[in-house]
Amino acid sequence: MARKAVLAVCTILGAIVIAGCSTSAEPKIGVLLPEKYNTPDGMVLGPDGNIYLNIPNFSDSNYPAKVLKIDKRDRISEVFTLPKHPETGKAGPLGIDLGPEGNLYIADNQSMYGHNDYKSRLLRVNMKDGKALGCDVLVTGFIQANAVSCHGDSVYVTETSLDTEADPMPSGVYRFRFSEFKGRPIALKPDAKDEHLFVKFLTHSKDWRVGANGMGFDAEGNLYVCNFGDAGLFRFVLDEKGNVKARQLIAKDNGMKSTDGLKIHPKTGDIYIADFVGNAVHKVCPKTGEVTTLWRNHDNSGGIGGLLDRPSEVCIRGNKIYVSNIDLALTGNKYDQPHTISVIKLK
Ligand SMILES: [Ca+2]
Ligand SMILES: [Ca+2]
Repeated sequence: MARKAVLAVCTILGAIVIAGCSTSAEPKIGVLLPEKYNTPDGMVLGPDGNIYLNIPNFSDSNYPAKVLKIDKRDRISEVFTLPKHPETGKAGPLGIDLGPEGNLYIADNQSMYGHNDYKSRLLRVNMKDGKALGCDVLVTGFIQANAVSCHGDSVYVTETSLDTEADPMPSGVYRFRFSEFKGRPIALKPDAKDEHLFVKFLTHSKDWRVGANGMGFDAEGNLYVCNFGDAGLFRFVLDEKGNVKARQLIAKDNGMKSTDGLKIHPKTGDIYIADFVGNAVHKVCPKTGEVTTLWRNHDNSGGIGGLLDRPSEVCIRGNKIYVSNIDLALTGNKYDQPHTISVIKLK
């Protein structure tokens, strides 16, 4: 009898502990990054269960840009050192996705080094059995290549500005068929005149002149794209040929100050968004557009203890949301230690 009573007490205590844990979305440090990996950004979950993470090292580019792997126990290891741009001497890997053949498609954003003169590129890191064999330049001539999504027979790349002088500022998404990548890199025509430009929209914000950013496809094949400066989220409904048949602004503001990287939950379809300006992570319901803020903290946390420090990207693995704290030294933020990937546990 006594033993049964003890078991019952333990069960009740266990239930209380579980209930207590599940109510808090407070981010913790998932990965503490050393100085040589000072600026984390794009992430993608691989079929092998590892998260592939881009490290552009913008804040201290004396360290080369890398692709890292975060294994199932949150340990990091190096996958690849990205080649330097032949003219700028830097690599700026932001968005990353896995192609159907297992290679990594990566946006090399040169605008973060002050180059808004068509220097950004799309790269492919060729993989075999989890090892990188080398890197090919697939497309040249972006102004601000950002997110990358592989879907069907194509790879999509957000172009965060199609004209850095224009107000309102145009930005958009380019689409390339995998079958086009043979021989020399595709050189985009300037001034938004290239036929690969797939969708285009405007950003009206005066504070953050940052356009098309995070991107992803849902299970039905709809394309979601963030409009960073206007804190908006678009859905593009595609027809059976892959052409856009409808454009819907499904969420805007509602507690969001910016919309940076996004991922779509494979089971629920909910859209998780990193809010760089707001130091927050939000969930958007694709049916209603309702925005739920999972976590927000004050600016200048430094990232201590896993608090957010200019989050730019999210990645979903199991019941965890991994958050890259890019920690760029822009308005209201100081680049500081620690450099972290935060983790928010979902209920
Ligand atoms: Ca920091
Ligand atoms: Ca900071």
